[in-house]
Amino acid sequence: MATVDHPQRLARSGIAADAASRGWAAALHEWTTTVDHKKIGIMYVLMSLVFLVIGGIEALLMRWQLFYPRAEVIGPNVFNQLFTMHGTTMVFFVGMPILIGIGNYMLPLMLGARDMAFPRLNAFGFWITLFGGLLVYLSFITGAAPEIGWFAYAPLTEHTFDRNAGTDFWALGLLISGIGTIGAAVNFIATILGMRAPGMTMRKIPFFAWTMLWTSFQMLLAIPPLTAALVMVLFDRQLGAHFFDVQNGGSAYLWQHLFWFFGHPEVYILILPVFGMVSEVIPVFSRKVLFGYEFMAAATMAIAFISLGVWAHHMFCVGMSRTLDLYFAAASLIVSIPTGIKFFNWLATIYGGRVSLQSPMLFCFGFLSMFLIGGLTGIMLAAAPFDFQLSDSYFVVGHFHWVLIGGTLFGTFAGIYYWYPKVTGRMLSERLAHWHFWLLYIGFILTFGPMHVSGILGMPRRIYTYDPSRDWEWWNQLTTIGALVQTPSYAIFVYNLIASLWKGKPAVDDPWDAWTLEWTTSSPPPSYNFETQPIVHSRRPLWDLKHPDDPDWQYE
Ligand code: HEM
Ligand SMILES: [Cu+2]
Repeated sequence: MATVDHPQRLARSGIAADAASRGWAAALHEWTTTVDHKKIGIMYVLMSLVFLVIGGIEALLMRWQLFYPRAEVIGPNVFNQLFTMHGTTMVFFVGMPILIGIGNYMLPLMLGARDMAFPRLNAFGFWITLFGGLLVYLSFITGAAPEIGWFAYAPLTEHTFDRNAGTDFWALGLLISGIGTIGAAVNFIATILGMRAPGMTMRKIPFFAWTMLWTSFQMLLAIPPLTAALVMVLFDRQLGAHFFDVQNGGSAYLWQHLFWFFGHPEVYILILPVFGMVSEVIPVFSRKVLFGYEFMAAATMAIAFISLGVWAHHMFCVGMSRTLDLYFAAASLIVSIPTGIKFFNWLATIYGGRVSLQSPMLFCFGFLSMFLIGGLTGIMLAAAPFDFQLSDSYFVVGHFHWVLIGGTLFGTFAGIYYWYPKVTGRMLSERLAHWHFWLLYIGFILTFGPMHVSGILGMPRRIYTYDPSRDWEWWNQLTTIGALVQTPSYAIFVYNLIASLWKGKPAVDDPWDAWTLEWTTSSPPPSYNFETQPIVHSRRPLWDLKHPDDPDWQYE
């Protein structure tokens, strides 16, 4: 190879040297103007972690209030604001952005591409999501955060009942961040369909890419109805329209249909990428290929389609017709078939493998055990007669936290522990990871398990206090203690992320002996990702390189 530097590269390294000497101002400039998918991915994840801490503090305040019956820690209005902001934050500004961030960072690397298909759209998506989040939080400064729940049921959002600006900030913030999410979805689809390395047919893409593809389609279909509904709320509030104003011929059901047509797919937007991440981690830490790749891919597609048609299982209690109840119950139950297929494929991947319990795999086990239980309570709730009894009770709160934290959060942690060495060039501390895992696992069971019981005992959700005569005290206290056990686990996690940047063991390019393309480049990857474009012959290109005597393409 010639040693003469390309003039462009010389110019670039000149700029880099300049940036180093100018210090933080230049670094700030670089990060705020970057269109590099890796930097954008990191910013998405950091933003989510900050919001996770904020949402966590909000949750702790609520649990403090509910520790004793008739407690007076925070009043009813503040309580309403807190559960609204907590739910909104966790769904829109923690769950989605952390998954979009990981997808942003990893997908081009896994596909053997140098960037996302539309780098500028990518940067736009991040900044506008962050702006949306800030807008929702600005409502605190105007005097009152929204008090409407993350689902914002009509007519509570109408001006008649809600005269603070909080709801307007909420609607605008979600509308704006939703535009960013749609941009991200378009970008993922274009990247996965159009930017794969030569030889990587759709049947050979890493499984995480499959799930990101379908999640993106879901975002594309689910977010616009929400956006439309938010515009309608703003019309009602600002321009005197009556879409959801029941007293003037509007319809509260309409809101629920529009919201849940978004809201139900949303829960799959939050879980499909996680299915993808654990499908990357489990094979590597079991030393086996992913069992039933084609079935897994088909199941992902099936889940994406079915989940678009089951939104009204959140509305059994609004009084739909018996026919609709039946349809939505049956359709919801059908989702458990492809989900079950996935579950058994993961088990079959582990079965007979050489399983190593390092932190990424530990969190996968957390994910598997918890997601199973959350799925079962979901099936229970999908049976309409059961839901009639427990809708709007703490049982539902137990169910969805069980899937969202047990499923989404545990799986996301598995992904973060898995890919951290690639992103930073350092290993995370395994000792701290185990502390993180066990405190979270035990605290989580203590927090959300008792919620199912208090729900069955009749405790409604969204109440700020209760009477001692109800006997809910004990279960609420267990829940609050569980939350206190969980809290240090997040602190340990964040500490590990930060401390390991300096003190972590230096990571080699491929610390887990893995098989996908991101592990072929350096840790952290250079700004152009790959020196030469990788060429792919199978689903495990790096295995083929390591085992030229027994490559995968002979079998696929
Ligand atoms: C087998 C799969 C699942 C089924 C059949 C199912 C079923 C249900 C049903 C029927 C409800 C409504 C309860 C009520 O309001 O009375 C519900 C609530 C909920 N589910 Fe699931 N679920 C499943 C999986 C998931 C997953 C994977 C997630 C998220 C990752 C999730 C998140 C939620 C949330 C956030 C709510 C509460 C919404 C609210 O009212 O604020 N579920 N689920
Ligand atoms: Cu649902």
